[in-house]
Amino acid sequence: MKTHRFTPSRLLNLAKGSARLSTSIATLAMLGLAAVQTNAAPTTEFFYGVNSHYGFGFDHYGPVAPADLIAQVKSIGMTIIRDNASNSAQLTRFKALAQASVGTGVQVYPVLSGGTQADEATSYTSSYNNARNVATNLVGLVKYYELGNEWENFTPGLFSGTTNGDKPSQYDNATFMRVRGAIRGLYDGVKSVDPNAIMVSPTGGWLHYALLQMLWNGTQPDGTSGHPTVTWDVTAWHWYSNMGNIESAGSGATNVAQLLKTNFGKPIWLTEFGVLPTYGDGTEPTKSAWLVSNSGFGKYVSIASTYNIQSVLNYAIYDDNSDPGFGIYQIDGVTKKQRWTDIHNFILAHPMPFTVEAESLSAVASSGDTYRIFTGSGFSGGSGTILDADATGDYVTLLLPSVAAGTYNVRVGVKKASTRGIFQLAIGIAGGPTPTNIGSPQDLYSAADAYTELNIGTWTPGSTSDKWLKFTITGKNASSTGFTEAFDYVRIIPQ
Ligand SMILES: [Ca+2]
Repeated sequence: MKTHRFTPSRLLNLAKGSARLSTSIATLAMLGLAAVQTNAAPTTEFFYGVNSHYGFGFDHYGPVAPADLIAQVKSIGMTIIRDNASNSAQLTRFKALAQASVGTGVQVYPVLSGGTQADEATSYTSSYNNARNVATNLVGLVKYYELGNEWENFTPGLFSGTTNGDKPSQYDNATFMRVRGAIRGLYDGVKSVDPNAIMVSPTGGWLHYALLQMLWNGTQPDGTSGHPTVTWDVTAWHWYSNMGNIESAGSGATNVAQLLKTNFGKPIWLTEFGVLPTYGDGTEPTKSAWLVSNSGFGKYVSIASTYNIQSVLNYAIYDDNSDPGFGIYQIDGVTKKQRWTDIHNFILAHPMPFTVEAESLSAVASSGDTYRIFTGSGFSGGSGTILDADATGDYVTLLLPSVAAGTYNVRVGVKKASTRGIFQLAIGIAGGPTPTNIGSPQDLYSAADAYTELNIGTWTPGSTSDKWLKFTITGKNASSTGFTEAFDYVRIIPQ
């Protein structure tokens, strides 16, 4: 379909007017315009996810209990939720949702909003204050922050909409500068509170990639260069049914996935992916079939490894009056549409590799030795966990949520050291009988500290359920001075 603008999500739209929060820390606004730095790319992968509007609280989102929303998302087989946290009301609701997600294996992350002000400097300050307030409330609860939603569609004057958005000259220079200031402010505001936050790019869509290129490269619509840059850890993009094939889009047959990969070199998340309510004959069976077809989720499963697409988030969990017809559930929040069943079955049939940071997994049992999170520059996500074991037989059991039946290769990221012991991993159904050993005992002794990934072995769960991962100390290397174990992440790869 020949279209230049795409489905307007409400994420930023409704957040307008919410950006003008406290300016009490305006003195912290930094206008030195130095290039911002990012962490290493995360290894965490949550392939299947969904958008919700819980922060807004309208329609069914108002009365629904956050734990119920989390449970619904998890029941579909999805493990990441994108939602809003801008003004104080949204932030209160978002925080409740994030708190309800703790220990469930479902990640919740906020889309930030700053809005633009009179010029780049004031836009920066406003957004900085807003993002700092959000991060102050959410630090420790979330790891990802998205630097705003569809700026090109929701910022008056930035982009005419009559062009493809693929060239800098198609954007208004002064408006771009204000947007850049706002995005820089969001980034710095989060980082001022949470230096380990993983930053998701401002989300664009369709062929509107010139906006991200200008931010990344320090260029602007007037053709000049050497301006402030914005970088990120994850490149976010939107794609809907009316846009066709992301590998061959528009009249120029642009491979947008390749372009995003080549330009920015970061993992890609499709933070909105969906079928328009008017697609085909407009009936639910037609739209549901498309969602799980080789043009829908099937497309991204098949090309995920080619372009490092780590996550695809359907839009949206419920029908609502702001964007009618997109929901997996009806507007009552409880009635499943046909797509619930089709998406659920598709996810069960197409497990994707996923990596969960050890520091995100709940310890459900242990031998009583301290099990704690600690930081380290070599850790994925900036931190890992350590079991302060001091004897053979000590153990910790971690909860790995929502694993579909299948055959998997299990890998564990660890930090070796001179004080480490030897562990045996066993996996079983959460709450079930004794877990079964996977692979051989693993010796984490190393004279010098070393971060490495262990290939533990093959695991074939016969049922879809939460799992327990039990790490038991079986001894220690003769050269080691202790029995501790340090974990970075768990990586599960379907075979
Ligand atoms: Ca980690």
